[in-house]
This record gives sequence, structure tokens and C-alpha cells, in this order.
Amino acid sequence: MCVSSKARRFIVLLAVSLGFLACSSSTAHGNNSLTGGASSIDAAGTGPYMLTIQLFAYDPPNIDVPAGETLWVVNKDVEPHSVTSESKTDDYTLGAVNGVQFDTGNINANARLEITLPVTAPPGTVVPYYCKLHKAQMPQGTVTIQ
Ligand SMILES: [Cu+2]
Repeated sequence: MCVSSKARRFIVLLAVSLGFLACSSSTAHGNNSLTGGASSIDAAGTGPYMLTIQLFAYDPPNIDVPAGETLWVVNKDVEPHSVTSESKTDDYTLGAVNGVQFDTGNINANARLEITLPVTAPPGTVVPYYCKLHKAQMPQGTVTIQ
């Protein structure tokens, strides 16, 4: 009697942890930390323009985003990262191109943050970006205004 109740509790706990693992390994929903604009995201906590950071790399490294749109950045690494604009590649300091500048600050593990590009950003503008925390240790990328 006592043993079977313990066994049942173990099975329940196992099922709960498996459910948790399945959940956290997919898209880490329920664990995103948003800095605002949460109402503008869809049910999955994403948008049409997504940048994923994984294994110290940006995916895709080069992305086109229309002026005025929001770029979502998800960090799937354990280490924090940032998406920080620079005036030219290899500059590794916060900078702007054609007045377009952005900096997510530190994005912690499994967190997502948004970058909203100015409506006035001139189409065709190519803004290089880097990670403030890892600089040359990580490949850089670009955001091109559509
Ligand atoms: Cu980094």
C-alpha cells in the first residue's frame, strides 16, 4: 500500500518533469523576459523578424527588416549576449548608420528582447552589429532596412 503510493507519486513527478523538459527545450515559452511591447507579439512570443543567438553566433547573421518594424532577438545560449549597432564593421563601439542605432543591452539565457527600427530609417541602410560582451569573439552581423 505504502510502496504503491510512493511509486505513483514518483510517476507523477516524472511526468511533470518530462513535461517541463519538453516545454523548455522547444521555444522556452513562459520564460521570456520582455522589456515592453508584449502586446505586439503573437502567441508564441515571436514576430515575423527573428534573430536567434545560439552557440555564440547570430542566425541569420544578416537580416532585412522594414523601417518601423520590430526585430525580435532570442538568446538560446547560457551566456548573455547583445545586439548592438556600430557605425562600421569591426568598430565594436555603439554607433549609428544613417541615424539608425540600437542596443538590446544584455539578453540573458532564454530571454527575448525587441529592437524597433525607426519609421524614418532610410531603406537600403545597412547597419552592422556586434555583441558588446564578446566583441571579436563572436561573428558580427547586419540589419538592412527594407
Ligand atoms: Cu555575446
